[in-house]
Amino acid sequence: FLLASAAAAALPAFAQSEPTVATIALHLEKPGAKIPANFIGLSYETEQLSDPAYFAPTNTGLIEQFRALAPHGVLRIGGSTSDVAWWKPTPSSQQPPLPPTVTPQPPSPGAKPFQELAYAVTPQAVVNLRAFLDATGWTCLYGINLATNTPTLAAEQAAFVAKTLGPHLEYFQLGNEPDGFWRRFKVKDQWTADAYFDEWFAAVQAILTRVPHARFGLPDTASQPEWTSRVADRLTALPDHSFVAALSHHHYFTGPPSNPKANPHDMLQPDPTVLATAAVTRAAAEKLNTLYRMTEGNTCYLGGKPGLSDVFASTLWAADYALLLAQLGYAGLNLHGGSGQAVANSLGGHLPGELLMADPHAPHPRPFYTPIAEIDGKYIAEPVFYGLLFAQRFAGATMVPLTFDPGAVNATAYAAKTPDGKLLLAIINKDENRDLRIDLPGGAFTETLRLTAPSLTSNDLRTTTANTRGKAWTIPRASILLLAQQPR
Ligand code: BDP
Repeated sequence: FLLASAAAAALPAFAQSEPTVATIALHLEKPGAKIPANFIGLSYETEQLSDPAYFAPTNTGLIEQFRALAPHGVLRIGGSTSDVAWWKPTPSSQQPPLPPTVTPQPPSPGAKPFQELAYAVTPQAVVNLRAFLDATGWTCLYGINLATNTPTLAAEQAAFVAKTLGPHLEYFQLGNEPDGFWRRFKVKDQWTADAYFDEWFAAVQAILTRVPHARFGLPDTASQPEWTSRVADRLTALPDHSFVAALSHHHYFTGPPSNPKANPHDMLQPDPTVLATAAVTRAAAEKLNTLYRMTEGNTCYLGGKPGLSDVFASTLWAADYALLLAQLGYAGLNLHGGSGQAVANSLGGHLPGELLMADPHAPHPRPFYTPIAEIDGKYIAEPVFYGLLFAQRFAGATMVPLTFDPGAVNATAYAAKTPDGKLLLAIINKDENRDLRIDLPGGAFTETLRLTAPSLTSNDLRTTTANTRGKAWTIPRASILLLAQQPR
């Protein structure tokens, strides 16, 4: 008895109570943002290209996963390794010397000097990438070194990449997280958004002379999305900025893994950073009349964290984050992963909040956050993959604004209308303890997809497609539901 009552006392009061009833109202009269067909994307390190057999037509396991995720997704190639890559057009080409624009900074404790991390990208890797894109139906955002490159060399690579990728090339990105270049490549006080823009524009001009139709996404910032504002001012001052395809930034919920915030509970709370970043980015994009995309992100930087980045909480996070970006008018998102980056933990010694310079020569344990993991030669869909897969159901649809009140339950909801008139309703119950009930008196919906797991920290993900029709639904704690209603 004593034991039983102790157990009962340990249970939160609401654990045995009825589900909380949520209220929802769809505002069908005022359509929201249109979600592009290529909304969903993945991001990989440029260093992944140092193995030309990776993005290759022969890597069928990986192709299968890409196709399973989205018929027309976007593969972004970049990451911190993009700024130490050098283009090796012929087998006898030598690594170029560091350009005078670089002022090497002392590496952060435990990190390697970036000069030791340089690696080559060859034409073969780009040719194989083209065939990989053909096989997947995906397009590419191709990252070119800005930090340790010259405009002439950038243009030489761009010319080959544009010719080879053809219609699969969406646009180039020059430089990864330039707002952090002062950590390795630049004198801090001199490295401003304007200094960046000048270097970026010099490379753009060189590329445009070789590839007149080239387009570019920028500035791909890590933590200063407000750079987009200065970038937009500089671009609008030019006679023509039609070469700009998108504004971009990155987003990791938190990091490094030792940050106390790096826990499932905190990760699933509403995140004001997302809204603030969206507001500043959208304002800049409106000035340029261009798109905006979140080109690299995930749960926790420095490779993610076990028990956070590789469990069901990350599925919920990814689905919720993707659909929130859709609602905020983003053109898409690319969640980062692969095996081409060193995980911080394997290098160690970084200051909290410091960016990792991946070591392409180190053995790469897979990052905990990767959407697709390579395990024993097989490609396995990981928790964030399923979150993206869920959000992919919204690609091509138009968001429907809604008012949603889940009471005390930590839940979100998103609605959209597909081009053929189907109404989609996603309900994400991120709560650890409370089940949610929703009554939809407006008409019957069909349950089309449900993702659930025994707990937020479980990796025992269950996917069901029940196809049941009804007007009232229970969305248990730690689960996502997708309902659909045929046009009436
Ligand atoms: C980002 C870098 C990327 C890293 C990632 C991480 O752009 O290359 O792999 O952090 O630390 O800032 O996991």
